[in-house]
Amino acid sequence: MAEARSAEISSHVGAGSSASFTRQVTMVIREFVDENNRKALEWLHQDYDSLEKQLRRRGLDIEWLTGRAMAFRVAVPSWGVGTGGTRFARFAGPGEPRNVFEKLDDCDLINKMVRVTPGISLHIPWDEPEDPAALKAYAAARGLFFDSMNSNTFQDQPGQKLSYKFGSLSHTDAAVRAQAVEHNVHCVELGVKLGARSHTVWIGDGGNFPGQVHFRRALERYLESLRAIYAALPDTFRLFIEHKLHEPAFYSTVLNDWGTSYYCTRELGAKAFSLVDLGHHAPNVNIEMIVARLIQLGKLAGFHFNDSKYGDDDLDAGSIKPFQLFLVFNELVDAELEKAPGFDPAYMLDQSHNVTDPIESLMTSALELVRAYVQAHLVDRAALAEAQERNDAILALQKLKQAFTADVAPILAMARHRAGGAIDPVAAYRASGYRRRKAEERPADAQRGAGIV
Ligand code: LRH
Ligand code: MN
Repeated sequence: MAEARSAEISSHVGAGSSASFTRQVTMVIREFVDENNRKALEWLHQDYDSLEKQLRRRGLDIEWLTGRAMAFRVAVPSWGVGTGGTRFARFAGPGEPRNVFEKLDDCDLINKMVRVTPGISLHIPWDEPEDPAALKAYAAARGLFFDSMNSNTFQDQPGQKLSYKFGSLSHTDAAVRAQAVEHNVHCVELGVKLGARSHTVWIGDGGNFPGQVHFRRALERYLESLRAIYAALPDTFRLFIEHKLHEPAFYSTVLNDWGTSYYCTRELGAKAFSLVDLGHHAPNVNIEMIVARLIQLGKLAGFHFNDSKYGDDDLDAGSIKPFQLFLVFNELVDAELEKAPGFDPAYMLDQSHNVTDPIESLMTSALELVRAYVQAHLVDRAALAEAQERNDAILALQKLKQAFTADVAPILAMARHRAGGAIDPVAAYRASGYRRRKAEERPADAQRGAGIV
């Protein structure tokens, strides 16, 4: 039935995003989700009921946990719905979004399946809209809103006066710094028009060789530029600065670690916070401890969630180190339940999908975050605190492992189902033929990539 409807819809392709066209697509997606859910509902209720009994034995209320899963929110990166690549190659996928509106269509589909991703993080100028009001309306019509803005002074744009080859906000040339500050102020102003509430600044500034950059003077120049951006922030806007160990600079990076980031946010003021991209640390760094530090210092902006084995691989969240992801959420939920002062982190995904369908990767990554978030609510925090007081390392670790090894899949699926989403998003998405239809609608444009690179 849904198949026929989707075929009938395809024949209307090109009708652009007219409201009626959007409604039709939404209905077809709805039918695929309902069809998919009908088959799965019976086992879901069985699994949910047996998990309910298990958790009740541990004094846990499954309905409260399902409520936490439904309340979780993570923003999707607009640059994540296109195929990503590396410096070696990018292998474009079928039906790549060709503009910000088509990126929003894909984000809309993702949110209709998983129901935790209504926020979209834009990257400027990749997503520079001709008409911000029209873009805002387009998103709102789909129940979407704009999360943190992202500036880009790590690439030179066509027609740009001064190059960022040797840096941007920390460049030795004041004119280059001024150009970079102006771009960031433009992103903030655009963000205000789009209803965003924060702006994220990541710069690639640094050196490839010893002696190339004066470490102390470069940081001073960076901070001076940030002060100019900070001064342009509306009262309600927050500024997120994102540290990174290396790449594109391969010897020194101006904003290389959380300590330097914290120093800068403290120097700037109450509206500045440190954003943690999980891939921006040396292998084996204890990221959950950095998270605890920034929470304690009241300067945790939030996250760019992804996973990595070696460098800033931007792989799918929870795909390589799921226990680390759980330990990060253990710190976040601990602070959330304690109502830690100033704790209001923004959760975002930041990934590069080089070999998977970006929509499938973003849906499954969002689910992995909800899984870690719900598992962190299973931790018996009173028993853990007691074990910590008594230096009972084994019992303390057991309390965390007990939560991490719990299969909360029925809670996650029930939360999606109750929110109108798909019990099995990837299965419903594949059954919908959405990618095949987009491949017909969006002729491949090898030149333009919607992802990173
Ligand atoms: C830098 C980064 C940053 C984005 C870019 C797309 O590695 O994580 O957050 O601007 O990726
Ligand atoms: Mn990032």
